[in-house]
Amino acid sequence: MDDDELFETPPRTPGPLRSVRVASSGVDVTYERARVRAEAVAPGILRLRVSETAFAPQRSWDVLRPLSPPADAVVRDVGGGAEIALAGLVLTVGGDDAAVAVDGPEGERWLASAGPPRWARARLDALGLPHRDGDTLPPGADGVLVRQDWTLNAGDRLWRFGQRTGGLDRRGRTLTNWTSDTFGIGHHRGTDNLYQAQPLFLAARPGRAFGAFLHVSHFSRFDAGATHPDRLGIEALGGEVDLFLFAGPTPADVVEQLTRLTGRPLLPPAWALGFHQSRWGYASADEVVALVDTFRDRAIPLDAVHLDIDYMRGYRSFTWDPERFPDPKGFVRRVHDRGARVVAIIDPGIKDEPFAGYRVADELLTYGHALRNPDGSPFRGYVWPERALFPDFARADVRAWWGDQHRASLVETGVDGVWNDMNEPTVFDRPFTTGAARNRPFPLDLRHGDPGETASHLEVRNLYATLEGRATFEGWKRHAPGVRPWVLTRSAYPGSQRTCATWMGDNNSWWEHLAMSVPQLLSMGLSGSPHAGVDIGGFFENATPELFARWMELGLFYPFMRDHTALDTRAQEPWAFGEQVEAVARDVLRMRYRLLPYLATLAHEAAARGAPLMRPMGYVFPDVEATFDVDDAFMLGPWLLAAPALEPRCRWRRVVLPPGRWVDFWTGLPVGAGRTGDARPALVETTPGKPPLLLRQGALLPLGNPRPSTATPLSELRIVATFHEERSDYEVIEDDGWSTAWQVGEVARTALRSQLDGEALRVTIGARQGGFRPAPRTLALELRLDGPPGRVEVDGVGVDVRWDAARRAAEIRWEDDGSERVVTVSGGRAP
Ligand code: MIG
Repeated sequence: MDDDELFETPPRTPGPLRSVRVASSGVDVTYERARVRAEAVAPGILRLRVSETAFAPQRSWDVLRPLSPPADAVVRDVGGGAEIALAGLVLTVGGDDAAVAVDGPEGERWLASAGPPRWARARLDALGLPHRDGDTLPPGADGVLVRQDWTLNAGDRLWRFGQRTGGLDRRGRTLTNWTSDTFGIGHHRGTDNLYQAQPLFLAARPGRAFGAFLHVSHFSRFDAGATHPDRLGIEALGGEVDLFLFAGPTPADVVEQLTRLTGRPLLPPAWALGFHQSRWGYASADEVVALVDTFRDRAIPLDAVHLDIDYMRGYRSFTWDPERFPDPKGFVRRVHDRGARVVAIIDPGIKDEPFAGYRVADELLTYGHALRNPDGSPFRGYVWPERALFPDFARADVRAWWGDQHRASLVETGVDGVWNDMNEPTVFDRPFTTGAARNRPFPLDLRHGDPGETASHLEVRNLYATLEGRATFEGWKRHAPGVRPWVLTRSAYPGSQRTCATWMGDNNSWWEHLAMSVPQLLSMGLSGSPHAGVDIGGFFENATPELFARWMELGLFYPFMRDHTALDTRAQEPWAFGEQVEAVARDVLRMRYRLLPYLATLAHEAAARGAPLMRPMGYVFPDVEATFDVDDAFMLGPWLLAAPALEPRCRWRRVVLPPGRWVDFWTGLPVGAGRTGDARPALVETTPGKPPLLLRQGALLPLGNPRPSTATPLSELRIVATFHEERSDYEVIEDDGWSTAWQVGEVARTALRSQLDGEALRVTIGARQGGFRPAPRTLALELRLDGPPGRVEVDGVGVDVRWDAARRAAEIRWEDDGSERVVTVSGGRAP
């Protein structure tokens, strides 16, 4: 977009250089009309700020975590500018145009400014920023747009940009960062922004990756090669470009750096990794208890049921309908007795009904906790409870109050988790009962925040849900001390991953949306928010039996696995599509429960380093460019490649195999015609109930036994091993599944190793370390070989081995007493 379309007046530029002030970890460069600050803020992380005026103050509700400064930063005056070098990244700033260059350690360029940054008041219509008729941008910095253009390398992939539609590489698109309730057919391949705003990206080229986070909560936009293929335009209201730059050098390092800055993902309780059943329309305690009974009767695993808005009394958050849920505590107990958990929805729109028996509204108004119009009066708009008020989560006192609302109605009732919907936030123009309600933007000049720190809706909107999630999480921790909270959110900004899991909102029962969920969830993982899923079966419209079955097969690998559908759609429970589909769903869910020890280990990897559970192939194989554009298959952790059917009537599908040997998880047969070198295509069969799943060579995959729910303790821990020529290491991480004791070392760590020892294969299962003791169980070792092995010894003593020809597996079992075992296999070869 040209400057005269974007700005109300010809934009201002920095002008001549005035001074360069070098300090130990950074530099301040002053221009006649602008300032630039570049700093090394942490190992692998640089920060670049460009502003026309003073830099924006650090907000009390901001998302950044404290960082420890890097020891290796070198700052040099280079005459008319300065250079800041860290291991992995060099930033050069200076010159008359406020020029900036970002290079790798060997001088390879990531970004270079293309012309000076420009500032002027923005034309509201040019931004595509939803607003009400007659609304204008407020005066002051909120209405000032900064635009800075950069050159990009032709071959670099630009992954992620947060929650989006379309493919994983998002070059060629304009990407708006503005949370919005985009529902229905709004989720198509060309849709720009959805419910969440993650202004960040990862640039990848073979062997190297780099990342950036635009730390601006205001409305912002990336022109990622839409206008010019090799240009990146950054536009932000508020007048400041505040970029954190991540050195990589691998995609995993970039995600680690991002989540060091914005916070590590929460560790979910064990039940949250199990299966969740939901639908908008479950309307009474008896109906929900009967639902859980049906799962048990049909031997289909289940860990959680979700209560949508119908459990409330007239859509009043923190209430229960007295007729349909007459005894909330008794209801939750009945679900718990059946080994399942309850998650209840909470909407932020609080019914505007003061002094009529709804305490939440009374307090919100009495304390003045609501979002305010510029004249100080509370803002009102229509949502589910009709006319509503909205808590101002940018205020610490409001967050504390909100957290406290959960105590009596949810925590003490026994509810296990909270589902935060409509928190973009969303508002409608008239009551739903009129049948004609339409989504309506919030006024841009609404006031958020404490009196000393008031900010406009333009600055706070993107953070609204993240602050709500934080209030909920912290309140839950106060009222259920020692218990891991579980909060699900629809809207988010970076930082939300510390407190919330997320789903991708209102999709449709379409094959396109099934396929799209793969790049979407991969992008969420790279954006630092790995605990994500989409509504299995699709939300709007009716799934066909085939679509539902295939969606269960893909959902098996979602970090958050929930079946959910809208009010007026057909039944979508696993048994609702007939016996064949029910059998597929049962097989899939039994497999989900077998995967839980692996998923729990991956969740610990996420909590420690941000590592996503679902990983793009290019994340796991960053040197192999042929994997970079794969977004119809993915890795689950380091060991499994999943390639479920994404199209109707699919019997076989193509999958790009990264280098190395791959073994079919179900049959134990080699895949890819025995070739091991480059990435190469292979065909895999999409057998119903057994989605194509490949074991990587050197895998040390921890599995469990199928269970009705995580309320039943694990009775077997099984390690599935495949061999190759190199040594392989992994660590299984377990914990009690519900408490916060994992944070103080109450975990069990079991080191695994496999290696070739001359002609023999050797697997070492290390002694269990750490303060957590699992319940008594069997330990099984499942060796995937090309035929029955010769001799197998455990700790030097020959043992009997069961050979399972159907899976090409030799199996050894013993009571797991936590001590070290060394297993050697002679006369066995990799398949
Ligand atoms: O206006 O609570 O995305 O999951 O079932 C619709 C009813 C409100 C939107 C959520 C959806 C939920 C529905 N909600």
